[in-house]
Amino acid sequence: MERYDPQELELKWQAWWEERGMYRAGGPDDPRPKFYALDMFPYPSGDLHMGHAEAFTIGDVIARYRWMRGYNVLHPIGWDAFGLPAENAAIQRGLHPREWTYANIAKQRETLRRLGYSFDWSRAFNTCDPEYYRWTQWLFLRFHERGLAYRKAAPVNWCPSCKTVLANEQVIQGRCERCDTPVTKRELTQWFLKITEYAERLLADLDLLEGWSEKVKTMQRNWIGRSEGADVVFEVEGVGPVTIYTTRPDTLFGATFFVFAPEHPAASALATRAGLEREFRAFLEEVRAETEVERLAVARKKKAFDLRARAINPVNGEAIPVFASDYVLMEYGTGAIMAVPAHDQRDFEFARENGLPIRVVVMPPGGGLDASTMTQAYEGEGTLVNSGPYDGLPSHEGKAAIVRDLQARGLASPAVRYRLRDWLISRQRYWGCPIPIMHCPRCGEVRVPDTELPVVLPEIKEYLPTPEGESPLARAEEWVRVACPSCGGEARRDTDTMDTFVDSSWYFFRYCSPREERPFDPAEVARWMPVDQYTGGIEHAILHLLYSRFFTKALYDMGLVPFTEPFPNLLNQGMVLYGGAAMSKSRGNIVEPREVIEKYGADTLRVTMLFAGPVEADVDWAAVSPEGVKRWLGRLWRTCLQALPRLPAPGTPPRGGSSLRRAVHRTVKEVTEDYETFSYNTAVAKLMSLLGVIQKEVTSAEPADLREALEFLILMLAPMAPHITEELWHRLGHEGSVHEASWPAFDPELAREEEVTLVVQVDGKVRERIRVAPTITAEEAERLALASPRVAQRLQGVRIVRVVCRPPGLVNIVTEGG
Ligand code: ANZ
Ligand code: ZN
Repeated sequence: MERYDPQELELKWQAWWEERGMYRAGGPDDPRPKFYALDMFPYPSGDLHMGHAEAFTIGDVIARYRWMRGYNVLHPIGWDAFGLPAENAAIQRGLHPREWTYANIAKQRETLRRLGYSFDWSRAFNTCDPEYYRWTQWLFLRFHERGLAYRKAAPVNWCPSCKTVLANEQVIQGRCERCDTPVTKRELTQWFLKITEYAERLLADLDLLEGWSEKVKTMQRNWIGRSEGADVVFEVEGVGPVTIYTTRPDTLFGATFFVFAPEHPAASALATRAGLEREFRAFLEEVRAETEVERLAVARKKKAFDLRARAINPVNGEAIPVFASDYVLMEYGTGAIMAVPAHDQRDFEFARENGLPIRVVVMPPGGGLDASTMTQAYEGEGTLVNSGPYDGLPSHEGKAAIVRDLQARGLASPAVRYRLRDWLISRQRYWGCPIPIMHCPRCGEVRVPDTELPVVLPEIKEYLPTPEGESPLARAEEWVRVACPSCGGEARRDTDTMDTFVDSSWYFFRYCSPREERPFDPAEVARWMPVDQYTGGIEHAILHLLYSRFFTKALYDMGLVPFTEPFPNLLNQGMVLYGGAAMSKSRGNIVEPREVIEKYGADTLRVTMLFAGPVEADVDWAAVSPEGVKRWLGRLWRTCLQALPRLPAPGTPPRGGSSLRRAVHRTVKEVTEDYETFSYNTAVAKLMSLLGVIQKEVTSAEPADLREALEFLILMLAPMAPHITEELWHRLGHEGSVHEASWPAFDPELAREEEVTLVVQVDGKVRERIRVAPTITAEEAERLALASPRVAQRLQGVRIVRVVCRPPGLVNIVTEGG
C-alpha cells in the first residue's frame, strides 16, 4: 500500500491552494456573514519560533472552521517590522536594519506558507513599509491636532557610561544591557499620547468585553489603577499650601509626618532654604538611579532626607516634620503625601527607620491595637479613635465627614486618580516611524502637511544613538533642515521615531483595506470590524491591547470608526516550553518549527500542538509526541485507502441507525461543541477514538455508512490537518477543496446518547424512575436520586443509613428504622 508521505503531498496542496487564491476574503457583495479572524502579527527577529507556530495554528483552525461554517472569513497576516533588534543586529553585522528585517520577513513568510496557514496573502504588509508608516504619521497628526499628542520633559533611562538613552527593553534589572552600568534617569523632552484622557472609558468598557478572560481584564484594571480619595491642602512652612492625595482621609488625625517626592520642586526649594543644596543634589542623583518598582517596594530601606520644615495638618493644626523620600513618586497623585504610619505599611517602615511617632486612629473590629507594640501597619477599616470630634465613627463615615468639613473650609475635595500615565512614544532611535513634526524658531511645532507624507526615514551610516541623547536621525543634516510650511523660514524636522506599539495599535484597521490611499476605507472597516476573534500571547495582555483600545476610542471620537472596542473576543494561548523552561539559546533547548516540519510534516506539527492540552495552557514540547501523532495520521491514511475499493460513489446516502453511524453523529455533535469552545485537545482525542471505531468496521460496515464515517472524520480534521485531509478528500472522489466543503451536520436522533432507566428505591420500594446515560457513575446516580423531589419527600425527617448504588439501573436508599 502507498505510504503516507507528508512532505510531498503538503507541498502539492499548498501550491494548489495558492493557485486557486483560496483564502482571499470576499468582497462587499459576498452574501455570507463575515468573520474577522485576527492573529497578533509577528515581529521578524529571525525565523518563526514554536510559539508562533502554536499561535498561528490555533488562529488557522479558527479561520478554517469558520470558512466551513459558511462565513466569509478575513484572515490576514503582516509584520510588526520596526524596532530595536533590527538596529542592534545592524550595528553588530554592519547591515542596514532594513536588509536584516526584510530577510527575516522572507524567512518567516516561507515558514508560514510551509505550515499551510490560510492567510489572505494579498493583504500582507509590513509596518516599516513607507506605504504603511505614511498612515501611522497621518494618524499621529490627527492626534496632534486634537491635543492628544504633545511634548514635555520627562525622565528617560540614561546610561552614564555609554552616555546614551536606553529604551526600557535595554534596561536589564536596572543595568545597561551593553555595559552593565547602573542606569539612571535624565530629563529629556519627549512625545506623549494622552491616553490618560481615556482612562475612565478604558476601564468602564472592560465590562463590555465578554469574550475576554477575567485574568486579562483584571490585569488591565490594575494597570489603569483607579482609586478614589481626596485632595487635602497642608500649609508647608517656607512653601505655602501644598496639596496631597490620600485614599484614606479618615486617617488624617494619624498623620505624624509629611513626605515629598524627591523630584517635587518644593523639596529642592526647602533643601536650599535649609542650606542643604549640595546634599540634596547627591540624594536626588541616588534616587534617580532607582526603578519605580524598587521605589514602591515594601520591606526595604527607604531613602530619607530631612527637609527641616514643618507642615500644618488642616484637621487639628498640628505641626509635623517634612521629609523627601524615594517611596513617594512624582508621577502619581500630587507627588506629596501625608504619612500615617499606623495605617500605611510604607509609612510605618519609614517611621520605624527614622524614629518618628506612630498614632493609631483606626481601631480594628477586635480592638487592642497599640502603637508601641504593633509590628506592621493596620490598613483595614474600623472605628475612628484619637480623632477629636470624629471618634466613634466607622472609618467610611469618618472619611466622608472629614472631607465634608475640610471642603467647607476650602481645604479638601473628593478626587479620583489613575495609575495610568500618558504614553511616552518617542524613541531616540533610527529604525522606527519618523515623527511628522517640524520645529520652527518662529512658529514652534509645525505639522508636516498631509500631502507631504510620508516623512521617509533618511539613509544614515551610523545607527548608534548619539552621546547627547539625541536620535541618530539628527545626523542626517540635509534631511533635518526644512523650510517651514507656514512662514517659509528655516525649520528642523523632529528627529525622534515612534514606539513600535504605535505601529501595532492600528494594523488591524489597515488589513480591512490594505492598499488604500488613506489609513483605511471606513466602509471596509465597518464591514469587517470589530474583529470576531483575536488570538495571541498573554504577554500582550496589557500594553498592546490597551493601546489598541485607546486608538479605537480616539478614532471613534474622530468619527473614523463606528465602534469603541476593536476586539470583543480574545483568546490567549499558552507558551511553548521545553523541559519545563522557556526555549532559549542560552539553555540550548530550542526546537524550531522547520526541524519539526522536515521530520514529520506540517500536519503533524499542527495536530501535536493542538493535542498537547487546553489552548490556554503551556505546551511542553519535551512532553509531546509528534511520532505518535504522525503514526495516527498514517493510520487514518491506511484506513481510507483500505476502505476505498468498498466505497459507493460520493453522495450515496447512508441510511438507518447502525452503531457506526451513531458513533459518527455523536462525535460530530461533540467535536462541533469543542470547536466552538476552542477545546481542540479533546476534539483530537474524540477523532482518534472515532478512527478506532471505523477501523474495526472497515471491512464489515455498510459501504454507504463507511463513506459517511470517513468523510465526516476528514471534514472534522480538516481545519487542524489541512493537507492530509485535502489529499484523502480528493481520493474519496471529490473535485473541490475539502476546505470549501461544509462542516458536517449531525442527525440529532442518531447523536442522542442512548438512555436507560434508573430505578430509585427507598427502603426497597420504588419511588422514582429517571432516564440516564448508560455510562452514569455511582456518584452521579446517587446525586440524581437524592435530588428528585419525590424521593426527597420520602426522606423528610428520617435519617439515611446507607445508599446502595448499582449504576446505571438502581439506587436504593436505606433509612433508619425503614
Ligand atoms: C494617607 C494614607 C493613610 C494612605 C493610610 C494610605 C493608607 P492608591 O490606593 O494606589 O491610589 N500615595 C499618594 N500619592 C503617592 C505618591 N506620589 N507616591 C507614593 N505613594 C503615594 O494609593 C493612594 C495612597 O498612596 C495614598 O493614600 C497615599 O497614602 C499614597 F492609612 O494617604 B495614603
Ligand atoms: Zn515657521
